[in-house]
Amino acid sequence: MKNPGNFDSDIHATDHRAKYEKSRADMSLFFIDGRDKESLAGNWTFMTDPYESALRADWYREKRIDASTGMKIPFDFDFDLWPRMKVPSCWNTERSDLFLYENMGLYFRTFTIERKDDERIFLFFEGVAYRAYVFLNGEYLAMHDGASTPFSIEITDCVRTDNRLIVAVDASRSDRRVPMSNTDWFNYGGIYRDVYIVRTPSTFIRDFFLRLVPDSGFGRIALDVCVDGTSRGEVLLSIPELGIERVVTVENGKGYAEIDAFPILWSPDEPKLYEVKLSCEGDEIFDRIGFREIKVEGRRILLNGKDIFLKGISCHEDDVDLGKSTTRESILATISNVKDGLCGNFIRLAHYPHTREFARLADEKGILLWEEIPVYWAIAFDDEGTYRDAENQLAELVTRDRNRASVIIWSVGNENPDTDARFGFMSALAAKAKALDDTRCVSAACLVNKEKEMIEDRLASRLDIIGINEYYGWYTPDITRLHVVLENSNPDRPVIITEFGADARAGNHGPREEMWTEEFQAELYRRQTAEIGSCVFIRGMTPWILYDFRAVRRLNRYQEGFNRKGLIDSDRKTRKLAFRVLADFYRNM
Ligand code: GCB
Repeated sequence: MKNPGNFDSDIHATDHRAKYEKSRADMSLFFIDGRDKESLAGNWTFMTDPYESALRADWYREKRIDASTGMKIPFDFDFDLWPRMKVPSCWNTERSDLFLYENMGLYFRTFTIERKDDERIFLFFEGVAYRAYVFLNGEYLAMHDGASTPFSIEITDCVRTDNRLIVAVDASRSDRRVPMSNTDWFNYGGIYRDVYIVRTPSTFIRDFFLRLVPDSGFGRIALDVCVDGTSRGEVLLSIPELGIERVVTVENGKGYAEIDAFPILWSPDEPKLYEVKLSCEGDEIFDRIGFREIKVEGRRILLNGKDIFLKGISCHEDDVDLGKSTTRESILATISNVKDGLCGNFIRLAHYPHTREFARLADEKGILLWEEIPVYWAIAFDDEGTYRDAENQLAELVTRDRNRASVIIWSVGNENPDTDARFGFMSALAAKAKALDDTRCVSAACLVNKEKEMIEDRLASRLDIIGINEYYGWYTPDITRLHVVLENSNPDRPVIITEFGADARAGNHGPREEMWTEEFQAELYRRQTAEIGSCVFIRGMTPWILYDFRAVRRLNRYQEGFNRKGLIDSDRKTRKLAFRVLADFYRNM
């Protein structure tokens, strides 16, 4: 547009977001465990900015003086003086006046850095919901989309001794995002996972993937390694307990090696992990890694060559007090509720990537995981930008967790309509997951074809395992139809019942025919497990859900803003009657 002479971009521009979209955070640094890092957790300052003035008027430049005249000019921000906000946290649970706030929030803090020569410095964010725009010392750095996966930004060239960091966080819902605007969970906003300053040498190991080679008779491991800062070089892999010391040649930043080795195989019964060290020039990283094989043969799921039934439960990250922020203790309690309480071996982490620490602790404790990206319900399957966002979230999740033995399934979505656009979109995601990691199974939670009363979904042909959500006895009241559906179906691959369930308010008792009571829910679990347990092609289940969770669309007198299908109340302690029913079923399998 030609400037009419009085055009003021601060107030007249309608594309104020566009100028930021060119620079996006990438996966320049992905491996951070065991690295030299400083946490930026603590008190930041914070202000809501629903009109997005910071983006419109480039507040990050913090202009208070006119450059040409040296005169003071008015400004609308006061980053240093704004109220405090804890990082990490969700603003919704931190401040009651922000409980339903879903727009832009501005975060600010200062930090100091003692620079060492030749060192590279990165900002690393574990999770910011949903979009983050990052600014440092008066410069715009990059943005990132996706509420649940990490990102990093190199700041080597713009970091100083004293630094001013601004992060504009946009938590608005939109039909072009992943997930779209309609979800059955609460839209928490903010910098709700850790933020770090990470230092690396000038040449460093960006990422690696170490695993058992599929179909190698459990006798070979493979390493892919990616190095930044040099195109040629060597990486040394050592796994002392296996007697491995191997030099891997790096060409064009990448190295690959296969090594004969017979590790003790990782399993829920024996979650054996090996200390692993990788070094390259001045860089050294450490990890603890388990080796195991997961595959599908016909309608069977094989863990380390043996048939396994996945005795699971679904779980959201939602916590009444912390929102989507979580703690090590709460993850450990969840694992114990499943492993010890339910006698289970599997958790479906729904419907988005949970915090990195979950899979780490699952590796340690021995529980299998399903990890998922929020391709949920009716997202914009015909939109290219939406696809790029979904694929990026998938790549970030897989890259983050593909060294975790506990993770056995990547899920590319949940309950999506079987349209052509969705078929193309999700087939491409399934192919991408395989390209990034050919050692795990790909799945998605699909729906029953209700007209034909059978399991039929075109996406199934692109999946290793078919996930099925069915609510017979609840949304489809006649539970006897489940039997008919299973009789009518003849899938050529294993099925996991990824959801069934019924809402029950903890402490609400009555006859088992009465909806919303614990008795009704327990009876539904009895009937569902009887049906599922006698079906040959069902090789696992993750009923909906372990804990009650916040859901804004749930507004009747029993729900009061919560989905009450949990086997445990939202206090994460009070077990309902159905908990026992599922535990008995799993124990006696
Ligand atoms: C579903 C969805 C899940 C919901 C659940 C319910 O099918 O996958 O996100 O929360 O049903 O309770 O309706």
